[in-house]
Amino acid sequence: MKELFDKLTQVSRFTVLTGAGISAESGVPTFRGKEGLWKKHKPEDLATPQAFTRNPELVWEWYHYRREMAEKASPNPGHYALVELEALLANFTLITQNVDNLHVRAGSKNLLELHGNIFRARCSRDGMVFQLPSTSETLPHCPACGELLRPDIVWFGEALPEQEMKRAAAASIEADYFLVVGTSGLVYPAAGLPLLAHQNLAMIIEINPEKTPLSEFTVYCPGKASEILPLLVETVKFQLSVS
Ligand code: BJW
Repeated sequence: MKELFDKLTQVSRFTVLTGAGISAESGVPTFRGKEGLWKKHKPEDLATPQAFTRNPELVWEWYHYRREMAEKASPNPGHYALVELEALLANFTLITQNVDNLHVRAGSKNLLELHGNIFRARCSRDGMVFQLPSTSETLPHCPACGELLRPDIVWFGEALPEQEMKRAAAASIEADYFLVVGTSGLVYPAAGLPLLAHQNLAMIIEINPEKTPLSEFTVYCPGKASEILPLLVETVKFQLSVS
């Protein structure tokens, strides 16, 4: 790993994209793969605007269940390693597809949540955003106008939040180093960000026990995020001490 960072300095621009795999060791299930959520549940029944219009009770039930799971989980050494990395570098951006809030709870600061956050809801009428209490009514309604609230999550077929996506694209284009952690690289537009960084000559490092379509152009490091990320941070610390 040492050679990967031999040009790194304190002002190098470092961007990280995380997916469900980084939270797997916290006990939050991933989406795809053998034990993935999409093996037992159909995304078209639960994670599309059409599903919510058809059956808001079912969709809310699913998100209440997932929120409880996320609340019981704790950040793992992979999440904390990224907090440490941010503290070491002047230009650090963390982009996550995860909605589980574990990066926030670990203490990451410059964080872009591309797919929303399961602890927030928004008004179906005007988009006003609210924090969701841990015990929420089955079908929550907007405290301001009484309209049905929906989870503040980006479902299939929906646009990603514009400002976050713009900042994520800029951080990918400007990156000297781009780290891809725990994502299958199948869901767009997030999966396009590492390619954007690659086209702009960043060094792309991927941490995942399984290869992905992105591995064609990444430096692939096989293994678990909670084991490899702390080692990567130690290597970065060493390089910064000699640069
Ligand atoms: C470990 C590990 C360990 C395990 N350590 N690693 C181009 C082609 C085809 C389709 C499309 C396209 N462009 C867009 C689309 C449509 C669609 C899409 O991408 N579909 C593909 C699936 C085919 N995209 C969209 O619909 C997006 N919107 C959009 O494009 O809008 C256009 C538009 C523009 C303007 C106006 C209107 C519309 C939105 C996508 C939203 C995705 N939402 C979800 C669900 C959120 C709801 C919820 O959470 O309930 O987000 S889908 C789901 O997948 C979730 C995740 O964030 C996302 C990514 O999954 P992730 O994180 O990669 O997880 P997994 O499970 O796939 O992979 C885990 C990985 O971890 C594995 O590789 C493991 O090996 C690894 N791992 N243990 C490290 N310990």
